[in-house]
Amino acid sequence: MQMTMRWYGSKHDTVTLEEIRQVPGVTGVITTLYDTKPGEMWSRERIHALEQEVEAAGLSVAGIESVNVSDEIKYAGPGRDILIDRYIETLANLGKEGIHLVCYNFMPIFDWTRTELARRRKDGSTVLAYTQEAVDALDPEKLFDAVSAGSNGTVMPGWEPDRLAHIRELFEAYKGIGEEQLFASLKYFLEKIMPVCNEYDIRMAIHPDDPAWSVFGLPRIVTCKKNILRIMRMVDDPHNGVTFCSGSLGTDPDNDLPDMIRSLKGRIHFAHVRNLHFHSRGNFEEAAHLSGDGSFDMYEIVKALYDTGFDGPIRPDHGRMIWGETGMPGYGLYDRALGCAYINGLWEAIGKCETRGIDEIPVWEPKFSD
Ligand SMILES: [Mn+2]
Repeated sequence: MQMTMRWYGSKHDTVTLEEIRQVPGVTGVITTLYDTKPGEMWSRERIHALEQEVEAAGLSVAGIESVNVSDEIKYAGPGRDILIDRYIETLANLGKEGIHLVCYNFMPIFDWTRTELARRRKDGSTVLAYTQEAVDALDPEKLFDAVSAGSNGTVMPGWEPDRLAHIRELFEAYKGIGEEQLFASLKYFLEKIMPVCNEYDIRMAIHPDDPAWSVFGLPRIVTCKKNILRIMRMVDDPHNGVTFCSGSLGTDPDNDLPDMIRSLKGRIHFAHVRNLHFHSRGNFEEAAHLSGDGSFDMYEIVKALYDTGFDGPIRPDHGRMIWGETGMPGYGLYDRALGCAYINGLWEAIGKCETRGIDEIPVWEPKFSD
């Protein structure tokens, strides 16, 4: 695996490349052209300039998160072919510049959804949190306002104002679109882009839906083992792969995360590793990466990645805000750096245990507590 951190670019991120370079074991960043809109073609010049900036700091661009997919491709609108052609051109330009990993998601309208951006935990840190009751009581337009107001002046990924300015029209466009249509749209998209992915060896890594169930009556399909295996089989090309995000798939306690990793062997191209602390089903907050701070057994998650020969980029995911840091919720430096150190420690220990012949496969049991 290659240890990485997400970086939004010097104009948008509160964390610098120089700081990231000092996190032990981190050799690359996962980045994006944050000011591009879905449907906009990325030029080789801009991709090249981004790479040069990253490389000047002693790091590599390990992959792109994300090249966003336009809603019109998802709801199969009349303009989808033009948008897919532009997406293909962007992929070709990335390939020509030596970038071979692209993370994307297929969630209608909204990206990841949380109902609180700064819930205070017992240790004084603040974290992103989710309660189903709060979502059920919300008008989606108000949720957007709340996210905008609580993001410390930064723009939250997936919640870009331009994209969400026309929420009502978007909801209208998705009327009558159910899960089967969304599967069909994804298949159509993947079949169109696979030739360019093969030509330039670009591994597409679909990010799971977060939370892993339908919100606001919109369909969601990247939610469970059955659906993800269906997506892998319906376009059975190794370039059609997955971003394994423990924090997203783990929102549903029925998802056995180590088992999912094992069944997706060879198709996980990118890993997001983080922990959640559950109070009950549909009611959770993000936690430190450490197993003991949340509900997941992080050793088992990392071990499943190790055992299946995972060799792509891995990154810590949303961190807590600690030590007085301010910035984009979930994307401060300090707690994500602790996450890197912890995952690196697990990886080293698992590797050493393996060479010494220590092995056991226990049972997946997420913990619920107050
Ligand atoms: Mn993720």
